[in-house]
Amino acid sequence: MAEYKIGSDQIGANNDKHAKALYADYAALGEHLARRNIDIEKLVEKVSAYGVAVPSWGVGTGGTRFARFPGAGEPRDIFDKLDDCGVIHQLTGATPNVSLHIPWDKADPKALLEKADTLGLGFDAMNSNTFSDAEGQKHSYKFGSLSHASAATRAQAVEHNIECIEIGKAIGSKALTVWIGDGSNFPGQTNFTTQFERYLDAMKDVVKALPADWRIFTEHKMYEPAFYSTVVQDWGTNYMIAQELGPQAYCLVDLGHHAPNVNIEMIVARLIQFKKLGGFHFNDSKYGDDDLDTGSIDPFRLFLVFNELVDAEQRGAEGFDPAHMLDQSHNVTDPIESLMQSAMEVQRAYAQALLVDRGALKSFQEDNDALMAAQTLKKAFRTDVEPILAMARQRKGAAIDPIAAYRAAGYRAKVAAERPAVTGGSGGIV
Ligand SMILES: [Mn+2]
Repeated sequence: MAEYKIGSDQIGANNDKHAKALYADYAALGEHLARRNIDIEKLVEKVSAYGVAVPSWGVGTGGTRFARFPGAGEPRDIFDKLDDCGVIHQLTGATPNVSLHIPWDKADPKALLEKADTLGLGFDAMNSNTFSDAEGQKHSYKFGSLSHASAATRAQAVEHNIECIEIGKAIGSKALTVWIGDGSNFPGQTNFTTQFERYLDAMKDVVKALPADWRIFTEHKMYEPAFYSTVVQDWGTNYMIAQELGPQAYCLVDLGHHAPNVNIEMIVARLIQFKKLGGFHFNDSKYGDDDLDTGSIDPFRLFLVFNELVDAEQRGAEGFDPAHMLDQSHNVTDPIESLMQSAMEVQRAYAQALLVDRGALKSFQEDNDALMAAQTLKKAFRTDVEPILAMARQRKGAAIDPIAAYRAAGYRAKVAAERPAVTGGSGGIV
């Protein structure tokens, strides 16, 4: 298989074009932050150490239930996907891990490890799929999986999740994310209580198969593909699940899986407080589960989520260790470009949240000075931290301007020559 890694000389040549401007901007920002008693070098260190996992399914073009419009050079299998993920990490230095989806990414674990190793990648949480039928599968998930009325279908779904754990063990993963499409489309179609009991019983069987050093993340979603009710519809139900399943079970927050205008940052704070925040699927939305690029619609909300995360990190909140993953669908952009941009948006929100003067914020809160408390957050959010992110990238040998470097390298055209055009295929967005 051909390797299409972008040469470090190509990245270097691109960085040379941007270096002078970066140093000037970095010096100016450093001076500005010093006046706020903030050491810019410490921020670069923090941002450098930060990583967000890329979803294997994100490097293919997504789609909607209306259509899918594949792009050129779509990855054909998990090894092509890993190549693309390698480029994202090479240029941004921000995405060291990949999250796999089974059965889409099923392959020999040894070959997966070898491939990841050559690209400098590792593996994050495993994802099971019981929301669609795999080829040759005995029982259909049309009417549910872990909560299905038939015990045989539930057992099959449990077995699949255990298989995901087994594959994960072989490639160094330490977590399983479970999202199910189970629910109902009509009032009366299912009994809410019975269905939830079945789900909990099945999940208890999955938890029994978890290695001691693993975590299991359950992901809530308000609607779709079930449009009247879903079994794991919101964070309240998700929290109940995590409580029922015990100490290895945590809640995963997918930003798009809430009703519009829901206060997600507050949900995050609650889950941190009760030690059940497992991780994130970052994306953005305007109306529903739009799976738009992270930070593309409401970067302030993303910042407010990170404000809670940094608050927890700095006060040393007990049991606080959330997994950070992207989960979005790319319909009109090159997925590699969208994922690079999104990884940088997540880093940006993190850097901005690190700028919040938490001592001042606490004083304003205690004095009931609402205006200044809000301004303390706004001051951090308004600061353009791009030179910090770019410097972190440059020092790692990544690109000062990843999109420009990617386009200059002609990666998409090169892989398109090797990978034949595909039609249809799985969008796979959860
Ligand atoms: Mn998700």
